Amino acid sequence: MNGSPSAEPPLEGEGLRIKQPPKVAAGIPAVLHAMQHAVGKMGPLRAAHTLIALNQTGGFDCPGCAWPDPEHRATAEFCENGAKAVAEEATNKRILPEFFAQHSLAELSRESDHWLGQLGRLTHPMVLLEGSDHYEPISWDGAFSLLADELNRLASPDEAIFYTSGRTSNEAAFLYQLFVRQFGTNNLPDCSNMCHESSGAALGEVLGVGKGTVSLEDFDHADAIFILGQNPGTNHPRMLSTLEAAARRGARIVSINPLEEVALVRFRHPQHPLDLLGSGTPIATLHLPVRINGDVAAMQGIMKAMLDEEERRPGHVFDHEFLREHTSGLDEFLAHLRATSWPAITAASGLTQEEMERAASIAVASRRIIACWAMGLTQHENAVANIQQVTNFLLLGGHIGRPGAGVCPVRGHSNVQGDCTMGIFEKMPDSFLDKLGEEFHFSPPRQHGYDTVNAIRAMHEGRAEVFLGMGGNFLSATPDTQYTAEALRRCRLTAHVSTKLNRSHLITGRQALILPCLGRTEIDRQAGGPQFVTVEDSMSMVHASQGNLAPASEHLRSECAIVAGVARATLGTRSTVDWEALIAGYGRIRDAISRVVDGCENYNTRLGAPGGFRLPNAARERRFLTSTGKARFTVHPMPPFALAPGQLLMMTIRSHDQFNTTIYGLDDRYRGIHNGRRVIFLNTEDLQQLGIEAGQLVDITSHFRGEQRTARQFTAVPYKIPRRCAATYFPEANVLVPISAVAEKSNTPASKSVVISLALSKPSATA
Ligand SMILES: Nc1nc2c(c(=O)[nH]1)N[C@H]1C(S)=C(S)[C@@H](COP(=O)(O)OP(=O)(O)OC[C@H]3O[C@@H](n4cnc5c(=O)[nH]c(N)nc54)[C@H](O)[C@@H]3O)O[C@H]1N2
Ligand SMILES: Nc1nc2c(c(=O)[nH]1)N[C@H]1C(S)=C(S)[C@@H](COP(=O)(O)OP(=O)(O)OC[C@H]3O[C@@H](n4cnc5c(=O)[nH]c(N)nc54)[C@H](O)[C@@H]3O)O[C@H]1N2
Ligand SMILES: [Mo]
Repeated sequence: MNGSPSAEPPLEGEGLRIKQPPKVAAGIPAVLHAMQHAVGKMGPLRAAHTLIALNQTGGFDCPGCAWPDPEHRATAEFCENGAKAVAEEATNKRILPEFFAQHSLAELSRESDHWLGQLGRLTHPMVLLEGSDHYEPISWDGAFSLLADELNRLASPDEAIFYTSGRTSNEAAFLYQLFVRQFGTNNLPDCSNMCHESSGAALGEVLGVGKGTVSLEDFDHADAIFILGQNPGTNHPRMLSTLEAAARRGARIVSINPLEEVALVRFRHPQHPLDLLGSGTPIATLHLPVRINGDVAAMQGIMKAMLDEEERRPGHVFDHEFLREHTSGLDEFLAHLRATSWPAITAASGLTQEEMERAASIAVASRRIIACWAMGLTQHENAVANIQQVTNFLLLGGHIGRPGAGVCPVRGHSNVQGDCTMGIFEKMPDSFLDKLGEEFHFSPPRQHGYDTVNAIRAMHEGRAEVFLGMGGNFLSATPDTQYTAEALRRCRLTAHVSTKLNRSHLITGRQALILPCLGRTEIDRQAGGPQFVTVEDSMSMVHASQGNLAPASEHLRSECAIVAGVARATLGTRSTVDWEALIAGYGRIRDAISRVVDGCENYNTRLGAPGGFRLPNAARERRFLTSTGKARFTVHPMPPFALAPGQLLMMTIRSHDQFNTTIYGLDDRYRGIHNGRRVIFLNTEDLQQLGIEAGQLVDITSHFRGEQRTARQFTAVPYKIPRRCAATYFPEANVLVPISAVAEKSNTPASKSVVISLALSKPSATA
């Protein structure tokens, strides 16, 4: 087959089945699905051997999400989706060089992402030479010198892009940023630019720390937990054990989400045999079906009702002592609250006044409140405002720096937070760069680098020509698929350090490299013996992770060793770092970390504590390192819900059978979807009004500042979703997300606020 490789996954054939969503999450089906994936991909013995070490002291950290491990670990401290993540990595299948000889890039690109993932682990370094459409084997030294030559040919180090995905360990991340800064640039975009960057930017401004302030133990003491824009049943299933325990002891859980995600309704613990047959534990006491991007308004309504109550019963709602001692901007904020009318609030949120008052009465009755959120808040143009508005809500009652209370941005990738702590950030503060320079005797570049969106633009405009990805799937994870594809194609070289084949290996620069690496489940042996690595979870706990499986291929290298190889080949005698010594025993990397990274002093020693150690967080101690020296109230206008007739607002979300761009299977059983992914969830009345019937195929067109983008053939699925709102899955719908639609301040793609219109697909366009 010829033609150029396709950036988008193929259209789907028939076979999609739509059922009634279940009424309860997890339980026996979760156990069965976990076993099916684990045993199916690894065989029974390997499955048992692997899963027993998952999230255990001395074992490895789950390569799935960043939810922390409890102090008292169950023997099987994993969830269905954790088991899938492990099975995906520890699979028995392999992609050998012969496979690439048999299949051209174009041919592979016409297969689905699910199919690509099923091929198994990458085993050999591979190169795509200029003019060829097949990868062929290359030696590690050959690969390193090709990369080094291309990097050293650049007119400026700023013409190279060094991406990171959040699974990379602290040690590899630290070495990687060290190499990149010695090379001479801060171009270190990472997946968090598309993820919780908005949380970091928002919290940094108002609390002085860009991370969450709660620990797992705080959930044992919370009276209320507000969960906004998050679907933990799929994306953080271990969080449900925590929520279940909280619900059982009477804590009230409020879910604010356009969808009533089933796991937030009822949950059956898959590891409690006695619970498996019951009807499950009710989780959320209250669900507010907010309109997409209606959260600033929803919180405004909740706080307005709290203010009314405070005025009726002064001192019973607000924590005046906290407000006086620790906050700034309160008067202006309250004036704004008073000036906002209920009709404006209900119009912008899509909620009734009564719904918001019920949420307010839960807040008023709670002495300790935690607010959790994920991508439903961070991927909008006004994402930073969303999060600062949630912070306003907590500040009113003094819910920061009190046991059982605080902000909890629930992170995505298992080490995305750690990577940033280690310096994977395009604008690290000077204090970090000073120490890095001191430790390694060089002057790190000071000019800020490109984040993800700016990196895509730079490649598109010819300002960057070499791309190196430390993990991830840059092409499919980023917005505006066709634009990003063009950006990558314009590079001289695109190279990826990866465990599995994905679409980013198929949409390449003029030359390309695949550098296959060890995964977390595998033994990492270096000159100094077997090594462990470290990671930081969503609640700032740092701990060790060590794999126990034989590597998938003898040719694999660890991410640390690959960074050292690239660094030696590129920098040669220019480097002031003894790369060989650092990778011989990772303890030496950690020694350097302890001298460079604030909060990591005595890193190696403190790791010895059971469960690891917690990084300091000033806001948790009510020290607010902000511009006013206090926690700051901020005033945010409510984004209007303004759509032209026939238009809808679409969010791109995850199904139950995927980890970002890795597609484990074709079902989303909690939403009743089986054997297909090209679906669009729509409100029944909107369907009627648009003249579309359930099950019909529609083409989706997105509209942004006069530009249009189209994605073909999605099946219309009637669903319980607010009027004029729609949902599709990422990454199929990324082609619709405009590169210029980004959040203010964080530059995060607004992939949950896509303005669209629908048209019935033409029958001639069938796949
Ligand atoms: N199994 C599995 N686990 C994962 C991942 C995975 O893909 N699979 N991905 C990992 C990563 S990197 C991340 S960042 C996290 C993502 O975890 P989530 O953020 O839970 O993932 P999404 O599917 O993007 O879900 C967003 C939720 O926000 C809601 N939402 C969308 N728009 C709005 C809005 O405007 N307002 C409100 N209030 N809600 C809204 C959606 O209905 C949905 O419930 O999960 C991590 N864990
Ligand atoms: N429209 C839309 N777009 C989104 C989102 C959305 O909600 N909607 N979510 C965004 C979010 S929150 C995120 S975090 C990004 C995710 O963006 P990325 O992190 O770039 O994408 P992943 O799909 O997690 O990357 C998967 C690939 O990582 C590689 N890999 C897996 N394990 C390892 C390992 O141990 N080492 C190495 N070196 N490689 C490994 C495999 O080759 C695999 O194919 O996507 C973003 N994109
Ligand atoms: Mo993420």
